[in-house]
Amino acid sequence: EKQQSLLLESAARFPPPKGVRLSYGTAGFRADASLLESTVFRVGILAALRSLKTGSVIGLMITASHNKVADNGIKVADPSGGMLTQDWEPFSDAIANAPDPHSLLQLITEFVKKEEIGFEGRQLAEVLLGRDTRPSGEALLEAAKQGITSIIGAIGTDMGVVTTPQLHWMVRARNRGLEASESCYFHQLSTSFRCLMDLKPEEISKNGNDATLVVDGADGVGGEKLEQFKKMLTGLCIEVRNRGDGILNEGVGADYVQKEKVAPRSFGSADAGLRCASLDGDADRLVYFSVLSKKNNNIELVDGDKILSLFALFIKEQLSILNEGEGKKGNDSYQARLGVVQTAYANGASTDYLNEMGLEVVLTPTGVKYLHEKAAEFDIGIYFEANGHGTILFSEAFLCWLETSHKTLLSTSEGSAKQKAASRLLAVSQLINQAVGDALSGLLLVEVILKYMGWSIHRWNELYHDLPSRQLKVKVVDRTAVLTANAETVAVQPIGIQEAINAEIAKYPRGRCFIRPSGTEDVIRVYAEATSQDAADALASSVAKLVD
Ligand code: 16G
Ligand code: ZN
Repeated sequence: EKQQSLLLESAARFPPPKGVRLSYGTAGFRADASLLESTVFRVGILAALRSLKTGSVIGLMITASHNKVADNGIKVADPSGGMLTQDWEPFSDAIANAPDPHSLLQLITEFVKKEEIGFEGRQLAEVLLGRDTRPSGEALLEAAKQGITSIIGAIGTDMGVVTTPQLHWMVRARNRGLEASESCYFHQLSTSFRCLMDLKPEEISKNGNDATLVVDGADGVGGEKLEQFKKMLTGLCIEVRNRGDGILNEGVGADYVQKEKVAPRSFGSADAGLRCASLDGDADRLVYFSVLSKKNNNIELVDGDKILSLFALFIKEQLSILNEGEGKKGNDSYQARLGVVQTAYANGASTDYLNEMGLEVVLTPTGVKYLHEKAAEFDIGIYFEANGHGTILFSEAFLCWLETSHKTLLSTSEGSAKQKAASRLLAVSQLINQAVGDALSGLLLVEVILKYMGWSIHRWNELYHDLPSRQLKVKVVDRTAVLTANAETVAVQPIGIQEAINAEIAKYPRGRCFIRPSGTEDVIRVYAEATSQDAADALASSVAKLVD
């Protein structure tokens, strides 16, 4: 009773915008910030319910990532620190679009019953809230808080301005009984980074790449945090540009650099040859690049696929050191299953390279929730989208084995190659964010591996040569008319379209092309790759015409 009137009363303060239909999409709600108050309020309710249901801390992040500054959005972090369980997405769509407080209350009542959520108001539900640097963030955070507190017994804890991965990390930490502050996050990352730096081969430490890393902060939260964090990092020199003086995501950031293949604002030919990296607006994506000397603004792009390849190479090497000579005995050894997960956007050359390394490569549809879920099936699962979102997941079973054998190695053969390999893998599992892709932790791992290998960014980029590719988007009336299968590599609807695409592909050697409905915009996306840029462009535009 009391609960019902509280919900009705607070919902009345946040009427939904008229004539707009919002959808949870691939990674949460996203729209012009002015349309979002009621949605954010309602997602606050959902988060409180999710916390009651799971008996764990839940996270709410207010961000629109790489989208323009006038946009905003909200996403939910589940108890593990990962994305909201997909079972709850239909409910989130339904409540976001409920026309009035009464229909909202009805949806909630039905859902609470169906999910058997204890509603006595005695339990304590807690939601951690974070936001990026967008000016609309503060008011939206307040709306989310009001949503949370309209469930009796639920509280919202404001973590302030944080990166998306920081918030996910904090949720995961809290649910493991650890302290979830920014300083703990920085401490864990810097400690494991230091440990990895100390474990690099001695002969390499002298001729490694010691030049400054120059980072494009996308004028968002990531640049701000890195500027703060870099003081805690010894052995790595970082210069952060685009720290928030310019407009967020405008001509800057990982999405821009990866899609346009040009240098971001404040980078130019004077930076030719330097090792540079770019974060996106909420610092969950990372790409590297190097400005080419002659033509201004042209870059050598080192994307998520290549970060994945570098990580895979390093992990595989550590695993084989660890398993040396253990093959036949099989007593203490553990055949860790190492797998890599990509999407259809992964450059064909990267997939070939990973296959040649003898790795198991799995494709999933676009969206972190799909890649993450797949990667979690391995002992060590590395996932990356070409756009720079990815991380490395370690299974509990493997970590447990690794910790035990590391202890044994320390007592029997301290300083041995095996002991060091075990230390390195343990440090990687601490450094790399286990909850979600994290540009800051990813950047530190890249840096430490480059130092370990003694590689420059160019040497790294030479791992394989990307096939030229082209991405186009086609505005359509109804993007749901396109249905895909096999991790978005085949269009099964409209009927006949795949045959027409195949006919185009057949015209180009090594041609590859697919279409998919965007999960974040009203468009159909077209991706094409071939052996020359002209061919990739031509293939993409002929397939775009088929869609139009
Ligand atoms: C979201 C996804 C990203 C994906 C992108 C595709 C998360 C956290 N983010 O930003 O992984 O690459 O959508 O957008 O899942 P699209 O469907 O518009 O192409
Ligand atoms: Zn992002």
